[in-house]
Amino acid sequence: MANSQRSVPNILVTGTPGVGKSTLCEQLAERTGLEWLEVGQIAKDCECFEEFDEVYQCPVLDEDKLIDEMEDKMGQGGKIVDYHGCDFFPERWFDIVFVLRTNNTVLYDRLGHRGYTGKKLEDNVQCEIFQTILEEAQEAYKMDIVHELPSNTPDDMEENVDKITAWVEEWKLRALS
Ligand code: DAT
Repeated sequence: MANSQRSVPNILVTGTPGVGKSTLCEQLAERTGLEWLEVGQIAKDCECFEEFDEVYQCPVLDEDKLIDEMEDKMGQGGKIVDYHGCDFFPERWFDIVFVLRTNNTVLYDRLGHRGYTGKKLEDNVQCEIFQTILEEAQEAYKMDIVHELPSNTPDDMEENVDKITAWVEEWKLRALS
């Protein structure tokens, strides 16, 4: 359950790799003053990887270890977390969840530019087509805190940053009153 007592909210930004999570979070952190916790970086720093998945060519996350590592910071509030998965985080951590969505052809090009090829590229694009992360978020969190946001163009990005910043400001004002 979300903790409505927090004076500054915790935000989760999720979605398929390449939809724009890091780009959005970096800009959001600048605009809102909230602290961006890069899960990928934290996992590397605290050696929260168990093994290497040869099929997907990526390390497998030790989720319990990562959660222990992040717990204290999340308890402080005012954190922005981004990750391409969302159902293993404690539900109580987040006050709002944004799922970024990108059209298949746009995502295909972005991941291609990132150097993804073959199965890794196809599987990630399919993940987006099948709305896998959106459904994961809807199952893991209360429906009314999960919001889908388009992330195809720079205008979408700007609009998303504006909307989320306004939401954070409203939260802070409510917390003061
Ligand atoms: P993620 O963190 O979800 O893996 P990213 O922020 O690294 O994604 O973005 C991947 C690339 O796509 C990067 O070159 C920036 C670009 N991009 C992301 N969102 C975009 C948007 N809404 N409009 C245009 N380009 C975008």
